[in-house]
Amino acid sequence: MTQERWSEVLFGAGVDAPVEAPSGEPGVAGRLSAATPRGRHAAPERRPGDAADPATRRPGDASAAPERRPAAADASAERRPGDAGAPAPRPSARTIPDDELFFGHKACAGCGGSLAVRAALKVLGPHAVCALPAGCMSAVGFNFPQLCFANNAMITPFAATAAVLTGIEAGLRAQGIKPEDCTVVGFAGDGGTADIGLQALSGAIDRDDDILYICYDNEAYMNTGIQKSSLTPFGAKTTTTPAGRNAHGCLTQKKSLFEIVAAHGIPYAATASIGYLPDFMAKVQKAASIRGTKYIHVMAPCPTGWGCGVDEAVELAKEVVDCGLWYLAEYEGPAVSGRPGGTFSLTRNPRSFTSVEAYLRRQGRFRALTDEEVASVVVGRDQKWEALRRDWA
Ligand SMILES: Cc1ncc(C[n+]2csc(CCOP(=O)(O)OP(=O)(O)O)c2C)c(N)n1
Ligand code: SF4
Ligand SMILES: [Mg+2]
Repeated sequence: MTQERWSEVLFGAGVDAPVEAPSGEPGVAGRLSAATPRGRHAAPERRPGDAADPATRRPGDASAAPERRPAAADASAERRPGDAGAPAPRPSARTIPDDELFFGHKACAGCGGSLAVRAALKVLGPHAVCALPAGCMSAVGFNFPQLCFANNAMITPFAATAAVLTGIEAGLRAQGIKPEDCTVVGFAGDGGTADIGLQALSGAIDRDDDILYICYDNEAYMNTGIQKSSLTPFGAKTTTTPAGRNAHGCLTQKKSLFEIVAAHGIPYAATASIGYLPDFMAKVQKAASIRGTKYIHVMAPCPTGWGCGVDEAVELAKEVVDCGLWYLAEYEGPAVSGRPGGTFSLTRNPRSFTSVEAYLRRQGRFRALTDEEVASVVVGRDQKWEALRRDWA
């Protein structure tokens, strides 16, 4: 099935009509919609008359019924390799597809969030349907006529990412499009996830909707000029947590959102970092193979808000893991692990940590921190890791 046909099935004919640039050349959106997916991303071909072809369905057809999700405790929550052809190889520099599905956007140089979206879509392929709330990735990705997603993608109200994903998923299933042919994925910032979008996310997990929610965490409301969110770490300067001689930035600690999500008993949740990109992409791949709600929390530095060089975002995303202020972990809920409370595991357990102080001092946002405050961050790190190693290693 071509990209145009796919769009037609999802959203009706004409939505993806090529956009003419002033010169008469097809604009970016036109070129994107005309592209036929290549390689292992190509969609299974459907012909009119196929049992699964929504165009030939009539109300009352047994096959027209939306597919039913397995119950939460059903071990078949995990899709089996072979469901949708041969399993894709684990993402690496060798196996990563050349196809670009998020490009030409207006993100600042060195933006970690845009790298997270780009890498995730390479794994999910062109038939993933994306929803993005207000935030940097929607602001830089939807500049008509330069629509920067080769996938079907839409902007949602700030609070509604997970609710919109739920609606898209229900619409796709009602049309007979199978979960293994098309992942429904959201890309939301830390503010859009941990603050205003949390109730919608919690509701979707409670219903176990078959969606993948990716939070790209740049630790503040960047798109509106760097305000504190509940994922802003202690000591960070933002416009609402000023720092200088009399104030030392954010006074609160970063919310443990991964653990909050896991506490719902979600089938799969993971933390990741763009500094460990193959690990992130492998987690996206794993999430896409699991039925029910999935959540990935990826650390995605923002040079503009963090006060670092544009060539430092990936290094900082690695360093935050290496110094122990961020951790790479997975949670498999009861439906996947077969254990009543689910299981946590560390996917990286460093033998020793690099310097917290060096990590903090590289960034302008922590400039006002005193040596005592840096020492208190180290104490907090050590307490956290004592618990992580005890409970998850
Ligand atoms: C209901 C509502 N409140 C506020 C806004 C303004 N707004 C748009 S983007 C944004 C910041 C988003 O921050 P985050 O979710 O962390 O994403 P980032 O911009 O950092 O990528 C805000 C406050 C809005 N669009 N809708
Ligand atoms: S402000 Fe930060 S998150 Fe937003 S586009 Fe620029 S680098 Fe990316
Ligand atoms: Mg943010």
